[in-house]
Amino acid sequence: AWKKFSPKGFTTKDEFESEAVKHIETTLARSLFNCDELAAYSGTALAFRDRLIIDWNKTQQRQSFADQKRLYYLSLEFLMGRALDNAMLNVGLKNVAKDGLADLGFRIEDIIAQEHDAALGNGGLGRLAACFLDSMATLNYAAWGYGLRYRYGIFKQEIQDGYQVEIPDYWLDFNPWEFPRHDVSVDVQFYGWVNKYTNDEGKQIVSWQDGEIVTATAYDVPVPGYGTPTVNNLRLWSSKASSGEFDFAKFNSGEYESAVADEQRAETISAVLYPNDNLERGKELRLKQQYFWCAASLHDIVRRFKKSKRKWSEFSDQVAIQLNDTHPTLAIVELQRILVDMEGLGWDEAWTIVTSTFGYTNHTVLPEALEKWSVPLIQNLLPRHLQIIYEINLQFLQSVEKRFPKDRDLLGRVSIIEESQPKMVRMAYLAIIGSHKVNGVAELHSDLIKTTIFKDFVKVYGPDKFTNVTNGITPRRWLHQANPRLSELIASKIGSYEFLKDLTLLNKLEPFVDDKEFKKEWAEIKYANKVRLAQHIQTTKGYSVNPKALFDIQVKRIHEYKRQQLNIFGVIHRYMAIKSMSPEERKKLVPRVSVFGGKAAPGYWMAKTIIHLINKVGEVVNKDPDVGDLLKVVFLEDYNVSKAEIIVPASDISEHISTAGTEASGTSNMKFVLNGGMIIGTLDGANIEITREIGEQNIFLFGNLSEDVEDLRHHHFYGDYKVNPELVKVFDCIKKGTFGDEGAFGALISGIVEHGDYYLVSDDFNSYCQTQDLIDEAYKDQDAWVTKSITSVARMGFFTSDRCINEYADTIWNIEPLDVAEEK
Ligand code: 26V
Repeated sequence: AWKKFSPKGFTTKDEFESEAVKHIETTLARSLFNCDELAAYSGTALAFRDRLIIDWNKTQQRQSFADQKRLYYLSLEFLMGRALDNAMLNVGLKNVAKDGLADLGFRIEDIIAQEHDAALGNGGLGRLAACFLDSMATLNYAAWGYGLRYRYGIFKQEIQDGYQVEIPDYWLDFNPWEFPRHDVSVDVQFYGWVNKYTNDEGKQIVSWQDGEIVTATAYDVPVPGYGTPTVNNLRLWSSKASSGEFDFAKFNSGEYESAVADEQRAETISAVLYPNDNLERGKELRLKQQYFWCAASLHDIVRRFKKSKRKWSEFSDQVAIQLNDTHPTLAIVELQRILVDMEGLGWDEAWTIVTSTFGYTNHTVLPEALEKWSVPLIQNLLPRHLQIIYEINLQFLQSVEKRFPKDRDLLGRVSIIEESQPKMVRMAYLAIIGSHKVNGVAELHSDLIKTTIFKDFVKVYGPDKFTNVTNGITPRRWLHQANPRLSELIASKIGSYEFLKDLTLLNKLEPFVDDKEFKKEWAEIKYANKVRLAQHIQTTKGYSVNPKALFDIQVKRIHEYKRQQLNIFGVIHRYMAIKSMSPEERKKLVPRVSVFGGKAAPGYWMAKTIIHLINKVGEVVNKDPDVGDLLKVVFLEDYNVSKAEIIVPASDISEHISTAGTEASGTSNMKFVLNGGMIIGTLDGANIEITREIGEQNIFLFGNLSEDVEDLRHHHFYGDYKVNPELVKVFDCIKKGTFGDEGAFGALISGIVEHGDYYLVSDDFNSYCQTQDLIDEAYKDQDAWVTKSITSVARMGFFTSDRCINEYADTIWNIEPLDVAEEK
């Protein structure tokens, strides 16, 4: 009987229009006569949302019924960006919506642009999680994401007088993509104390008592796969004071304010995304966020498992949990606590289950990013968890001692507890010990963690516990959605859009590298994308850039290790060279637009100084009549996912120039090449594998190698170290006040001249500038350039996140896709 009523969803333009209009008039209670673009967006989003819900419900039923092993991806960040365009493309109805919206008097691009980015992440790590969700749904894996529903995402960036200013990102005013599940909640405890006693039956009971309770409420976000009925779930937790906790006594006795203050304290937990990336600061609220989210997720997962009535020993046959960095490491401790304290399993039995359930992905080797929490802090906030951590450590150290009885130092080196003042819990060590696999995110990075930060654990566990899964990106968003014309051209050449599901099919493009007409269209599309970016620059910055110039782009979080300073010093070097040239010499130059974008962590002063310098250089260079179109310097404000979709397809060259050995992988490098741009880069992160795939002749590599970094740093302090003379000229130019207030940039210069140049800017400066010159030469031969571009794209198949997810599924999670054949 239910079947008769179950909804089907629109498929035609007229059906879409009637659905959208119905939502505008009823759900939104708006009259069509004053329907603006925002209302049209809302109606369209709600119409597509209805379609997704149908498949979403079916997917959840199918997954429950199939009763297979599931994967849970725990990430504090999901940098999803906009959902509508993606939903339209994934269900294959974008053209229907486009025509329908045109009937109603709207351009689909304007409607799509109404949507607020879901910006629940900082950068690479959060965007990777979003690409993974897309691939897991597209490949029909039963996989859920678990995260936090921040009220404020990553701040919005404005530039005022050349300085970064942070604006809060309140994004939940109207969010059609989330569904509150008020019936799905978990009470999470903090503080309190641990009571151990023996009960009447002589059993040891451990109870964690008298804590403060905060309630986690689930908000679900549908994650549609491309060209499949699978719609997976992203579950985000929101914090509220538990109804049991709200102090009615206080309230009734007139202490309204204090009762409300308690309520607000609880809501603070999920209020804001921490805007640091790669810097750990040990704030209690951050630890509260981590535990709140781990506890809610784990209880949800365990509750689902218990419905199956299976034995506990089957837990890891049903459940795999992946830890996105160490942020969810407490999940390991929480599962052990659930099994031992609440379900009454023995310690060893529980620990076997725990370690076969978890996998841990490391995303950085930077020491300042490795999480450590002070023992007193954990003791106070999570007293029972601290005991469990000590027990885990004790058992681990005993096993190490047995195997390496003569190596006393080893015990201290691998101990979860760092014997400092105060003592610290090393979260990465706990994550390694509590997982069955540990992976890095690109080959070099995975090798580095084995030989540096986790070396001792390779000795303890052997090398097989450590593995590599090179990152990937979803070609749906980063090719098809961001660059529809290129996607269409590729499809027309290779016969279908199948490459969006099997990216290795791009290799069918290679036979066309000499096809004149094809190359012309290829170049035209790049040009059109540059025009689109030039328009964006015009509307946001108020000046024009020449789309015929070489577009050189570096967009990513601002960080000393990513070396935006190397780029801007190179720009100044170029500026000085132009100034010293005769008009004849200038005529031979390739005009360039240097585009920068990215946010600095609000407390990261040096990164903010770099932003300031870029903006000041822009102010001077862009209005210098000697320079004209030969050089423009643009800082694009508020770089985010939706802006990346405009920026990435528009590059001729993009910069991935981190000090070798510091960038774990990078993923925008993959996005730029997939869109036909060239790369200037160091031998770092995934640049190395990109080079291997596309060929050395198709990438501009420079700089010192990772294996030489340590010696170079040593030499800076103890050798006869001299700063590169060309770079000294750049510094002199800055110090003269060419770009205003020279004092403002002193620290940037002295970091290199006086404080050891930790990121090897000076060592790599020559080779960087020379490589930029090679790029100018290469760009002059447009035909050869386009050949490189096409060849590179044809060889990018490896970098799809589909390949990456299949590797995780086969080698870490041991899960299989669900059969959806009869649903299609
Ligand atoms: C670390 C921390 C430290 C504590 C404060 C908050 C916070 C937030 C994020 C992080 C993560 C830093 C690690 C990270 O983002 N790694 C990036 O991961 C990308 C995906 O694997 C990779 O492509 C980038 O190279 C890597 O920098």
